[in-house]
Amino acid sequence: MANDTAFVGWMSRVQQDMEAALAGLLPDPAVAPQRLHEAMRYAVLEGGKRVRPLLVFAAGELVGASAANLARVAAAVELIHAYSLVHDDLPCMDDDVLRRGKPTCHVAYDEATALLVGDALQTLAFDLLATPLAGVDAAAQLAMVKTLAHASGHAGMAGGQAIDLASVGRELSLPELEFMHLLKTGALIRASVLLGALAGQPLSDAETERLDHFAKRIGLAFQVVDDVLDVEVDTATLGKTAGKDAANNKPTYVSLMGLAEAKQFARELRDDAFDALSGFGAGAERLKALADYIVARSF
Ligand code: GRG
Repeated sequence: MANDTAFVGWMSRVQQDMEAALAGLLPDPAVAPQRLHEAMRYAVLEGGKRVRPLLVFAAGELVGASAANLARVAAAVELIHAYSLVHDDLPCMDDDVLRRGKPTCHVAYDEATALLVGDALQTLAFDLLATPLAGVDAAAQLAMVKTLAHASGHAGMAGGQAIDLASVGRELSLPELEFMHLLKTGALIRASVLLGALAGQPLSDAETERLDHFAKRIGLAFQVVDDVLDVEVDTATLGKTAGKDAANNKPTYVSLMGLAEAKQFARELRDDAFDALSGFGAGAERLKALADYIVARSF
């Protein structure tokens, strides 16, 4: 399903459209403050798989949302993601020097600029989401703002990051690890699906609940797959078998479950996510293909 030619073509179209949309929405590097604007563009453009925008678009298709509205909503989510990566790479957090194959933002610019880049990307995301979307009522847009704020803050990504930082060198149980990832990476993945769905024809409460279940399972699967790939890339390129996080003394799905079990767990999460979409018919095919794409990366 994930290798289907039509799906691959759709993915690359959305990725290209997102690049153009983001380039148009980010501030002009020729306008002051030039260095901040340039660094914001550096952190966002030309890189990344755009998984979250793809989820926004796939969920938006389910409810007949317009491409123009979805591009703006997807850009808002991607800017939050980009901000989190810039801050995550800072010396006071993961202290990474490479991201997406190029120097991290604070290495290419400086720490103070990287801090401001994250702040400015976050506020730009909410600016985009608070600007009226054609044909979307104000209550739905307010719900989008609230959903993204909740997913990004203390009860979502920032809270997950705090738990992650506190977990270094500690034993975490599987439920504790799951809670951390549901917040740290899962919340924004989940928000991507919910925001796409809010941009079109309203779903019933029962449909929203099923879509939400799909989104939570896929958010967790994304992290399990990330842990698997971390180990497999290390083993293939460096001959190490721990993976970066485990080597940094951070618990991972692979360190707690084992490699084969983690892969199996990712497949189970995908299957559970598929089941949640069973009542949606053909409109959910794209979401299913994306779920398959996310998990198939670990095969
Ligand atoms: C600093 C508030 C704050 C939060 C940071 C999401 C996060 C929390 C940190 C990211 C660190 C990380 C590498 C997590 C592992 C999973 C993950 C989110 C990877 C990066 O996402 P991808 O694979 O990246 O979608 P691309 O580059 O494709 O956009």
